[in-house]
Amino acid sequence: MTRSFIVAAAQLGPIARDEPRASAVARMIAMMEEAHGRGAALVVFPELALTTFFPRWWMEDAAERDAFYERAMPSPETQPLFDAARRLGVGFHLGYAELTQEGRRFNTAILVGPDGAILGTYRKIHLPGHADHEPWRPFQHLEKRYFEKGDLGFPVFDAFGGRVGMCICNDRRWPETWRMLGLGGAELVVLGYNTPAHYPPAPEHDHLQYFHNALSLQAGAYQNGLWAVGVAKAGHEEGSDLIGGSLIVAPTGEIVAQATTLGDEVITARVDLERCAEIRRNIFDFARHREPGEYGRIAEAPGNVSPGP
Ligand code: CDV
Repeated sequence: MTRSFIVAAAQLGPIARDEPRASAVARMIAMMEEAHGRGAALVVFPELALTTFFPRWWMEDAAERDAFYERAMPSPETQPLFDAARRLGVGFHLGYAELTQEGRRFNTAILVGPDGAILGTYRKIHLPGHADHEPWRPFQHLEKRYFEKGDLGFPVFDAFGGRVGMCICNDRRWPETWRMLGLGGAELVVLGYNTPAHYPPAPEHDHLQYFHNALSLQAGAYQNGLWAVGVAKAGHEEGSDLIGGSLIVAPTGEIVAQATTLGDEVITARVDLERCAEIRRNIFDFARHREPGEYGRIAEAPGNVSPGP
């Protein structure tokens, strides 16, 4: 397979709490068709793309909460996405809430090939927010209650003629995520996000939400010499504003495509995986210039490190 292809970021506008899976799936298929019309080989959808962002609500009723999870992938409701992929010959990345047969809950993403087969699975490792009800917040962020930490590490998959890694939303803010994927040989990292425009614990940073999103993707791409695609669920969703700003970033850290709306929007860019070498054979040639013997503290310290002398 050619190592140069068109990738699409398919940003979703808001999904209502009572919006059925079939509606979200139909919106995604329409964007997949648009992306295919522009020659895309891979379409990237957001985090938790099948439902509204349900961690914003404290739910005591298990049935109410469990209605947001997928017990099978594909399922009768999501099968049309896989059928469309096969019909169009387009792969996709999809985030969803996973409820395993053992009753475990993960914030999960999959990579699906152009034949409709699942090529890889990732389960979110950096879960933001809190586990208990915090009524002082205008909305909750209960990922620490509704999901357990991912148990698959940071895998990288042979796909689309190269090496593809995934992460999910808050993972993108952590340099360790990108380095683990970069060390795994990822040439393209795809991810989705639901980022509220308002961050209740530090509202003084609200005006920086778009900047921090771009900063994280651009730094992650550049410092590891890889392509990055970040895709939002955006807009005014059930009283909460989610940022847009979906991005495609080159290994140089340059933004090559960016969404301009808060609704369903497809952006595309040509991704040439050979361009990773521009960075990896030069400034970030890991084999020649990394000094892992000096980095032990990164994996040792579980929390804050005191400023110290
Ligand atoms: N879905 C997320 O992981 N959202 C977080 C918010 C809560 C900060 C994010 O990192 O964008």
